Amino acid sequence: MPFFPEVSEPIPFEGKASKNPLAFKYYDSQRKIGSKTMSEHLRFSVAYWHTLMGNGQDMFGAPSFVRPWHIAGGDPMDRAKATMDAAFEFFQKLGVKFYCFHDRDIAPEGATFAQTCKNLENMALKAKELQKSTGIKLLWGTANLFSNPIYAHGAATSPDAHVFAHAAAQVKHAIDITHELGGENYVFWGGREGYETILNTNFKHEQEQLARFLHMAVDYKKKIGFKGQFLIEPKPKEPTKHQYDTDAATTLAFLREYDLIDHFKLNIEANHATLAGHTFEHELVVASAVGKLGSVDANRGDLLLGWDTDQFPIDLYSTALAMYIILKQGGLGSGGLNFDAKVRRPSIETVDLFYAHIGGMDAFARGLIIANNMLNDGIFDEFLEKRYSSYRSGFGELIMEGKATLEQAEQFIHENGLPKPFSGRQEYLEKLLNDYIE
Ligand code: XLS
Ligand code: CA
Ligand code: CA
Repeated sequence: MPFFPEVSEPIPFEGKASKNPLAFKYYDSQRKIGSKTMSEHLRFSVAYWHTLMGNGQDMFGAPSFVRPWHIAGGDPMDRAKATMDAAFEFFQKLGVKFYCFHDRDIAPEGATFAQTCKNLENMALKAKELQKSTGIKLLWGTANLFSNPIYAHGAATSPDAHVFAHAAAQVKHAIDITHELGGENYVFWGGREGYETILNTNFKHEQEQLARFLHMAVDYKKKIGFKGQFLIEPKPKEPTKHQYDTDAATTLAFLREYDLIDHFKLNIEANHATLAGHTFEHELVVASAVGKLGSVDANRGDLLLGWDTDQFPIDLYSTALAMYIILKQGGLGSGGLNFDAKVRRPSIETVDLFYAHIGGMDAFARGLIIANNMLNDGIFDEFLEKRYSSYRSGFGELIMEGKATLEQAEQFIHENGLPKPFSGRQEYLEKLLNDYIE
């Protein structure tokens, strides 16, 4: 019995004129954009936690989705197996090549740590078979270090070393199964790594603990020969008031401070960027500028809501600018676009999961087409080239070569007078961007 009977075969590409809501209008997986296909550029991934595990529950109410794979009662392992069958049916029907999970998404916790590890290993065996038979790959795995109440004070940053040890043991197993499943990356999102008040928190100590934790993971990665990329996912708040990995710049500074920078890249989430008071493209460009943009959690927040709404991406300005940055850095490498997004609580039918993902995939496919056209025409690049051209010769060149001194600057001003005002042309460029968005 299929879990998604409303879709009988992989979602087709039917083009812009199609009126079929269960078809792609822009995402044509095999269409070449430059030297790569859309599928190779975009590397879409489904987030197991939202799409398979999500039940519509919120702070104000009980679950609103009735998923046929969420068998009530009975053995939690049976439920986990049914959920995984549903997952791979969904991935195949949607036509994505990747998925991502937390250890606790795919396997339930047992009564003891040993039982929990066993459950995870058993579910990893099943995942391995399903990956083999479908060709679907693991974009990244991660450990859920935030749901279990033992992590109430943090995991790696817990004031209790016993909790730290539990988190480290859990991460070891999560890396093991990610490795076993050929995961292309492994993510560290700082769940409850943060604090509420300095009255009970030794900030410096917790930073050092976190650094030790990550060094231990780096050592273990080397030891077992795991070749996937380690990624850190910044977020400014939620669940704690001050999450330690606040944003891209803070995370990069932390990695440099503790000699971890060579071992990590960043996984940038759109909604976390806006929660941090930044735009999505700002966070992407901060990471990309130093070669640290590794992967993307593709979603969006809401302008009027100050929390992590994890909505599906639909804004073409945002997807176009994101793809512009990604194309400029030559792609995401082993990373991808993971839909860390959930359907709204009233969107209770399984078909809504298809509409949501199709919408997100088409929005990024359009973003890719727009960004590629912007790059090919070269108008934006030419503009930038010109805007900074004074640094290519004369005193500007000396500055960039590190040869200019303050005294020379003074002499330069005496000789050349005051600089002339000039236009930033923002409205011209914004209008130009609009011309690319068809
Ligand atoms: C939560 C995060 C989380 C990470 C993976 O806000 O987005 O889902 O992506 O742990
Ligand atoms: Ca995320
Ligand atoms: Ca989020």
